[in-house]
Parts: sequence; structure tokens; C-alpha cells
Amino acid sequence: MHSVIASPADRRLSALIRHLEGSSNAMDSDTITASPASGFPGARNSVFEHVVRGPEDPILGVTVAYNKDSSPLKLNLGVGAYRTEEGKPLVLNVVRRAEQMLVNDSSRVKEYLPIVGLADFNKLSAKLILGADSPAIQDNRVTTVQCLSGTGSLRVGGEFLARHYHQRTIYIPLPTWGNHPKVFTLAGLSVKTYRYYDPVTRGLNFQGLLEDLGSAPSGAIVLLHACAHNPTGVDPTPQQWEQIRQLMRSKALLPFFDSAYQGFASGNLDADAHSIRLFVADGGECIVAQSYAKNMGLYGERVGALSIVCKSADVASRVESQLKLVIRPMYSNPPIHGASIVATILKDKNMFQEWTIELKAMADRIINMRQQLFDALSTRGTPGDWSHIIKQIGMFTFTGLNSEQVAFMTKEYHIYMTSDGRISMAGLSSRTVPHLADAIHAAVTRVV
Ligand code: PLA
Repeated sequence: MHSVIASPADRRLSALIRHLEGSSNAMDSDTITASPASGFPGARNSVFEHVVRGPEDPILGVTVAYNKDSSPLKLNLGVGAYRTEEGKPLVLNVVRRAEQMLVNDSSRVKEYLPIVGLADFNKLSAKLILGADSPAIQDNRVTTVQCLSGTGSLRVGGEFLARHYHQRTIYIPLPTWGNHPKVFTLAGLSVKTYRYYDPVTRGLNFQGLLEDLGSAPSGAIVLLHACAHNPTGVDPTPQQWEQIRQLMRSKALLPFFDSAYQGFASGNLDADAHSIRLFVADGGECIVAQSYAKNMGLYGERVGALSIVCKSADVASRVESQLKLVIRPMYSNPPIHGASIVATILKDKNMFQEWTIELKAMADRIINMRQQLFDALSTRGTPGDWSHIIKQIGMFTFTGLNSEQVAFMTKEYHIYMTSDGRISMAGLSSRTVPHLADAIHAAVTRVV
């Protein structure tokens, strides 16, 4: 119990309680009146006068800058959001169909969901990520809770670990999605990095990864991207995953998978869950954060799930009781609409099949964009080796362009991307590839 009381989340809670008690005492006394004309010091200034402007988010801020640009040439390759060949956001047909069914069903009401979310959605999400025949599911030793997309799942999982796990250090790959260190720090974990990407080979620094995980303290948490690593597009091979598994299990390192792109890497849902299933198959424990933002195109619906695979059904049910205590004071219970769409699609054979076809089409279009961009740079004779564009996996290409070159491309070509040189291939189309290739060519030949 002692460690629960000392957790950062509880410290924040006690500080808040002290603060509220303090102010209610003050309200009881005669020294403060409610009159706006009371003339207390600084009455004409905002009580928030001291607040300094915060920086824009490194990824979502790119869209803010893009929206302000009036050029017809402008192209947003910042955030990882799928666009059609016409450059438009896509709502999947199967999602439209599910929504129609939900709207037409007059028995549906808007009651609160339970704290853990929609039961069907949770069961089906665990099956989707762990496999329909997963022994962990059959043994009832998986607890799954619906969360606010991938980010919310990571945050709830992080806070649960900070309260109940004996090791508070989480190792994240270098580089990783920019929000990871912030989410885990605020959840109460201490964040360290392990080597992952080698800028020279533009591939995996496998030796560095093994060394860093090998020298991590026993029991430490390790964040792994299940597939389509963001931002590098570099994934371990199945053999490398097996080596990582052996090393992690031998040191009792706890795997925390972030699965934000299942189906987007290869176009196949099972293949993209391979790394996770490898760790579940050995009977050990792990944590998985799942997002339906990309693979079902449900970005703004905020649908995701957190699964914790435990050693026994009894532990899993106690873990779930504690997850509820994390969620209830955070947002009480999750939204109903997006999870209902997902559950409708996952439980119907035909709709599921239709989804996999639409998902594969999105993944294929991205792969095709890689080839087109690579060909366009080859045609232009752009200096350098660009084969990583076709080798990397998933939504992003980690181009190797530096921040000056990125700034040049934004200023001269109205192309928006993150300053680390990451481009979202899903935002590209046959029409815009030549413009991007011109910009990259100019950047590498004119800005060193
Ligand atoms: N994990 C990884 C690795 C991600 O790339 C993202 C999203 C998430 C989790 C969270 O997604 P969700 O909460 O919407 O489910 N990354 C995006 C968007 C696509 C973002 O930054 O929010 C990106 O452009 O990197």
C-alpha cells in the first residue's frame, strides 16, 4: 500500500486536495468577498498574466502551419493521416455501413458505458491483436479495457504500471513517436532510451539495441513498436524479434507494445501482429496498446484498447479492478460511438472481410507511393542512395533530410513535414509525387 500512496499520481491528487481544502477554508473566512470591485491587488490583470506561450506540438503543429498557408501547391505530409489519390480524407465504406446500421437501430441508447468500455469491443480487440486461437484468451488471463485511442491506452497502461509495477523505468527506442516520452513521464514513469536506428545504414542498429536492453536493469519496462516503427519505418526481422524476445525474457524485461498500425505495414492484420504473438506464445506477460485510428480510419473517434496479458485469470481480474481505478478519475468511462462501429465490423464475418480488403487497398497505395517517389528521384538523378524509401515499412519514410532542408522545402515548395525529415507517405498521391521529388532534389542539391 505504501508504494500506492507514494505514486506521482497520488501525490498530484493529495496536492489538489490540499489546495481545494485551503481555498474552501478561505471562503469560510470574512477576508474574501465575492464583489468584483473589491480592488484586490492585480484585479485588472488576468490571474493568468504570467502564463507563457507554449510551443506547438512537433507533429500536430505542422497541420496548424499548413492550414495558414494559402498556396494552392501546399502539401501536408506531417501527421500520419491517410489520404486518397485525390488528396481527400477517407471514411471506409464498411465504416459508413456500420454507422448506418447503428443509426437505424432504435434500440440503441446513449447510456454511459462501463468504466472498462464496451464488452464486445474489448473481447474482439483482444482476438484481433492476439489471434482468435490465442491460448492466453482461452485461459481468460487477458484483461482488455477500451481507451481513448492509442494515446489513451498508453497513458492508462503507463499509469497502471507506475502504481503497481515494481520497476518504474521504461525504455523507449531512439528515436520514437514524439509523444511517448511525454505520455510516460506524466503517467509517473521514468523514461530512458535504447538505441534503435542507425542513420548511416538507415536501418536497425540491432547490435546497439541488444547492448542497451542487455544492460537495462532486470524487470525494466521496454516500449516496442509492434510494426511500422514511427518515425523510422524500420522494423526488426522475425529472426531479430526472436532474439529480442529471448534477451528480454532472460532479463525479465516487461514488453509494452504500441500497436498503432496493425494492417498498415503489410496489408495483413495477422502478419503485423507477429511480434506481439511471439511474446504471448511463450506464456510470459505483456502489455499492448491498440489503436483503430489508422487501420479503420477512425482518427477523431478516439477508439483503442489496452490489453494486459497475465499469468492467470485471477491476476488478470485483479489487474482489471485496478485499471478501473486509473480510468474512473481520468475520464470516467470511454465514448460509445467509435467502439460500437469497431464491434459491429469485427463481429460480422462479411463486414470483417470487407474491412480487410479496404485496409489492404490503403496499405498497397502507400507501398505504391514509395515506388513512385523512389522512381521520381531516380529519374531526376537526385544525389544519394534513396533505396530506403522502398525498404522502409508503414506510413512513414524517414528521409534523412535535415531540419534546414525541411525548412527550405516548406518555404520554397509549401511542403509540410516534421523537422526530423519524416514524411507521411499516406498523404502523397501520383499527382503530388513530382512536386515532392522536385523539392527533395532542390533541397539536397542546394541546402547542405
Ligand atoms: N503510437 C504511435 C507509434 C503513433 O504513431 C501514434 C499516432 C499513436 C500511438 C497515437 O495514435 P492515436 O492516439 O490517434 O490512436 N501518430 C500520428 C499522429 C499518426 C499523432 O502524432 O498524434 C503521427 O503523425 O505520428
